[in-house]
Amino acid sequence: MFNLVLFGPPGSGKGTQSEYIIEKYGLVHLSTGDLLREEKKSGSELGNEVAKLIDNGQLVPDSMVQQIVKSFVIKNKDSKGFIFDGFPRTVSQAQWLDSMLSGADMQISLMIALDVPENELVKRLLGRGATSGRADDQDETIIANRIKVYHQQTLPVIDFYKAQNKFAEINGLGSFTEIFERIANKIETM
Ligand code: B4P
Repeated sequence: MFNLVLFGPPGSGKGTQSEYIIEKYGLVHLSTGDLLREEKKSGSELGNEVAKLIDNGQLVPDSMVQQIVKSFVIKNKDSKGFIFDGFPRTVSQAQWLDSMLSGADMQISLMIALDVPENELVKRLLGRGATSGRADDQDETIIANRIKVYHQQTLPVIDFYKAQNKFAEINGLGSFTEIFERIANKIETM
């Protein structure tokens, strides 16, 4: 089983590249952003809580995300492997993921981080916000907050995987296919 953590700041191309990876390697896509947006759309009490946080560029509490991740993994446990897109986003999510996976005799194989400069992130997110209807992509202050949260809470996750020799970084600038080639190269030479 091959389990990939696709990592990077908001707008770095995690969701975009996940589609190429799924097509080539047949992995199951676990995007916590997508799962949380589905919960938000459902209009449930939990969904309303989630909406307040994601629309303002804040992280959803670890316990809430972990519950969603666990049931998704259990439902797809017979797959060839997972792409964890946007998860883990805190060191405690990373520790929890390791222990949840090891309980099921699984582990993370590799983390690939997409490196994209901040001005490009803002440009991409505002571009998507113009058509997607996503509140968190339409306001420069909220985008700046998401990037700040990334630096404060998410970036330390890199050290967690570096310590396990599972970290690889690629340049996230270029065409979709150029970036995908860099990712495939890391996967195939690991
Ligand atoms: P996500 O849905 O994960 O949002 P994201 O980081 O904006 O997405 P992504 O990085 O995948 O976007 P992409 O670059 O592909 O999270 C949203 C929110 O959910 C978070 O802020 C948080 O509140 C919550 N959340 C999610 N996971 C959580 C967790 N684990 N814990 C707590 N809270 C959590 O696409 C961006 C745009 O760039 C697109 O328009 C795309 O077309 C464009 N693009 C991509 N690659 C490009 C390229 N090479 N060149 C030009 N444009 C490109």
